[in-house]
Amino acid sequence: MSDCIFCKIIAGELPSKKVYEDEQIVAFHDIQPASPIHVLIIPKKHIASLADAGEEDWNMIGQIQRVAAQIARELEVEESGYRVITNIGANAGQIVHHLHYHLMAGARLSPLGV
Ligand code: D5M
Repeated sequence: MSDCIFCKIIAGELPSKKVYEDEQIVAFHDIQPASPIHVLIIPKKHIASLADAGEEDWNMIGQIQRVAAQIARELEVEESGYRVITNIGANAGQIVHHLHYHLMAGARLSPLGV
């Protein structure tokens, strides 16, 4: 997608502070951190949100969970705790329409809700 910010990061056309990359997945620090540690984990394939994932994507999406746990271990927040979430659509506040998982840690996070 030519106008997608995250596709541009994947293509190296926009800078990012990468913490992980493999053939299918990349992770980098969020530019507007909402917690002391705030990393985004995304597929290289452009998928607008979890609601747009196809049968062929579920294995890779499962790998995103594995990558989240690995990054949490590397950033040494496994013991203190962390959150992994994905926003889908307007009510969830999704701004960037390229599937991404927020890994948030480093402080006591506020409860989920309205
Ligand atoms: O979250 C989208 C997230 O993407 C939000 O926390 C800011 C982040 N963002 C936006 N542009 C960039 C760049 N260029 N680098 C890193 N992080 C970025 P959402 O779930 O869509 O509300």
